[in-house]
Amino acid sequence: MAALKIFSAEFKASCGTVEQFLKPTLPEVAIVGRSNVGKSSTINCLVNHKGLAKVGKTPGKTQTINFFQITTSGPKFMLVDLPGYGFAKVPDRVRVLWAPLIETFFKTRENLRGVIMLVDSRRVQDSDQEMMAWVNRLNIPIILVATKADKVPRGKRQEATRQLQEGLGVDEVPIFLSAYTGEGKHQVLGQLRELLAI
Ligand SMILES: Nc1nc2c(ncn2[C@@H]2O[C@H](COP(=O)(O)OP(=O)(O)O)[C@@H](O)[C@H]2O)c(=O)[nH]1
Ligand SMILES: [Mg+2]
Repeated sequence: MAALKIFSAEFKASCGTVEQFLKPTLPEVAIVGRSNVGKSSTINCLVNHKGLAKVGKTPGKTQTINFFQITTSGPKFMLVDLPGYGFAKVPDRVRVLWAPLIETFFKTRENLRGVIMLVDSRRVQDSDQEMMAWVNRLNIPIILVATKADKVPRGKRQEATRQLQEGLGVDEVPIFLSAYTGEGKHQVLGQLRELLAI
């Protein structure tokens, strides 16, 4: 299937509590990943909008769920940026709020079509595996993306794939994506189109 063409992306809301979640009106696709995995860069790359998500911002006092409305050659949808995990420097009082916020999100969004899960192409960590297991348990379709692909030469991709699959405990073949070079972007947009067509 051809890739989805993204026409525009518009920030809609930033929610720190469940009560603030937007009413589900459009199909939704969430994007998750460890802090610093390149999530903001990937969002900006996918939607052709350099400043939409803030790159390199360390998670601080609050963790929020950000809703972006995306207009495409296909259906409109909501891209939902979930707060990053596995960041040691986040204070405990913030960390304890993370799981219930995400859990409520996954369990209550009736329009959720799938999750774009980001892992660093070079290494999987425990928090990635936990997230993967969690999303799989809830039976949410996943687009698996290996970020910072420009750091892994082509000759090492097969081995990197094997390590990612082993680390995550899955058979899915990750899409290697680089927000710097744009590699993999079309493949992700192709899978997105399939998710939204369901
Ligand atoms: N080499 C490389 N670095 C990247 C890429 N994407 C993001 N980064 C860098 O990784 C760091 C974290 O990026 P960011 O998008 O803020 O990650 P987030 O914390 O997951 O939102 C920044 O220093 C980025 O410049 C990529 O595709 N390739
Ligand atoms: Mg970010």
